[in-house]
Amino acid sequence: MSGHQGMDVARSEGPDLILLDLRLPDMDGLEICRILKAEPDVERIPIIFLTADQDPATEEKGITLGAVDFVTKPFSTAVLRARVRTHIDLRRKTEALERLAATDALTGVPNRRSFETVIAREWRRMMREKMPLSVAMVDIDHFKALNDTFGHPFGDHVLRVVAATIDAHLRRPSDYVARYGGEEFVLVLPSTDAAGAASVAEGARRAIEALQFDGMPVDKPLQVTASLGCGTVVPSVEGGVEALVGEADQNLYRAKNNGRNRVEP
Ligand code: GH3
Ligand code: MG
Ligand code: MG
Ligand code: MG
Repeated sequence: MSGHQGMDVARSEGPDLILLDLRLPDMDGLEICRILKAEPDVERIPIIFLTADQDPATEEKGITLGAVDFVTKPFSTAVLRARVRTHIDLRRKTEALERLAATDALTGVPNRRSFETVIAREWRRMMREKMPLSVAMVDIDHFKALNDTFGHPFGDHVLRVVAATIDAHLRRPSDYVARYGGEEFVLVLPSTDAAGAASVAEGARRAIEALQFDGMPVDKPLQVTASLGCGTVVPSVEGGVEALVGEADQNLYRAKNNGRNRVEP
């Protein structure tokens, strides 16, 4: 396989690991490593160099470029297999930890840390594409009273259900919801203008309002509602994420003051 063919396979198949020869018919293995490590979609695939070259300087270069290991020929197949297993295992564990670090433990949706990463990335992407970026802040109404009446564990249950309800309501692959804090969630809606954001927010509001909870008295079922505030901007170098979130926050505040269970666009 040539270097270019190999890179295409890496991009299309996303293998668990790449064994890379230093010398390929069309290009240098180090160069391939450098290219792949600069591509977000494939940079996480571990690369082990496989080579007849015993030069420590080359080995150092390979590791510096991001390869995880360097195996020189002739090698024992059993040892190579063991190293491959170790690196695949390490990658799985790293990815599991990364998922954990980005997930809210209670609700299972992305957490605040993940939100900061995603909004910064979408800001840059929308700036490049000159498209509007919207956010919506969601705050459950009178949640303290719900906790006080039904207990904290039931409050936790409501948070899980509301998170799943908002998540299920999102339509586009790039739409995103995170738990922003306590009983607050935030939606990130790329390529969405103010009218689009208001409509997504209104749909989420209705879906929350329509929720039914088991074990409630028939004559007095629990109704959970939320207030939402939206913000929209076409990102530019002058503006910032804080102002966008601030706009949504102010509109949320208005939604609360205007009677709750409503969207302020
Ligand atoms: P408002 O309509 O103005 O938003 O009233 P509120 O009671 O929802 O607002 P407030 O911010 O006063 O109260 C939020 C409550 O959310 C208080 C806090 O105990 C509760 N809360 C925050 N995080 C959690 C959680 O993880 N689990 C549970 N059960 N409750 C939580
Ligand atoms: Mg709140
Ligand atoms: Mg509050
Ligand atoms: Mg609240």
